[in-house]
Amino acid sequence: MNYSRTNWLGKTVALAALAIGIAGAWQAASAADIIGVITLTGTPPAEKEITPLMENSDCAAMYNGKAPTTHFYVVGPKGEFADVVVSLKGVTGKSTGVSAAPAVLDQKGCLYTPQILAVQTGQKITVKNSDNCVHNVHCTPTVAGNEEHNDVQMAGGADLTYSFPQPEMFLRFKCDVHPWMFAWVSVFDSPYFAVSDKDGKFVIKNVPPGKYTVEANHRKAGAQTQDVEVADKDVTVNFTFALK
Ligand SMILES: [Cu+2]
Repeated sequence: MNYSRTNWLGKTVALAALAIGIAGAWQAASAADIIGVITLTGTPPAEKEITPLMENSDCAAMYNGKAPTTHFYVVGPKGEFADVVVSLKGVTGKSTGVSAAPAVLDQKGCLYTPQILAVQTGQKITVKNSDNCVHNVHCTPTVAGNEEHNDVQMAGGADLTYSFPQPEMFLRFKCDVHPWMFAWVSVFDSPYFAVSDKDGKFVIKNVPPGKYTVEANHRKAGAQTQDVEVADKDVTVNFTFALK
């Protein structure tokens, strides 16, 4: 009796899963996601304490005597590699940045957060100041057509907004008040990019069918590519970065 009930339940669950599967396949018919996990093997260099931050009384007040560290390699216990910028190489002229929701770059605890960000060409970047001290937002693009800006932002000051018309990898934002503050904003001329999360995972959504070169680019560990073909199903592309 018990057995047959379990069996019936199992079949029902299986049928429901099948139905969800069919619905998912139906939705994905016109485009598919490129998904993957990025892993770091080997031991990255130790992060350094940002000691100059503690010499600034406004900033030190937010840290209770313990300096924050750099975040050059954000790696989980099994090598889950965050902050890797994944994109489709050479895909241009596809930006929907003008109508995309703004990306947010905050200044919090005298650090930029996030420190690795990716946006589309023309997409607004809203820069906030969540601290009780003044910051100075200074972006220093190197690609022609992307404009340098240098703006004071007081505590409680209005958000600043920037956008960049040209693709650029790791466009630098710094703060002229606090010389340890950096963010690196990559600008793509398409919506087909992602930044790996703390689990090393990334999803590039709604990629039209075709052949692509997927590039995974980490500011310290360098870049790798893999070729993929997207049809009507999600495609998995995993990357492993190896440190000696
Ligand atoms: Cu600052």
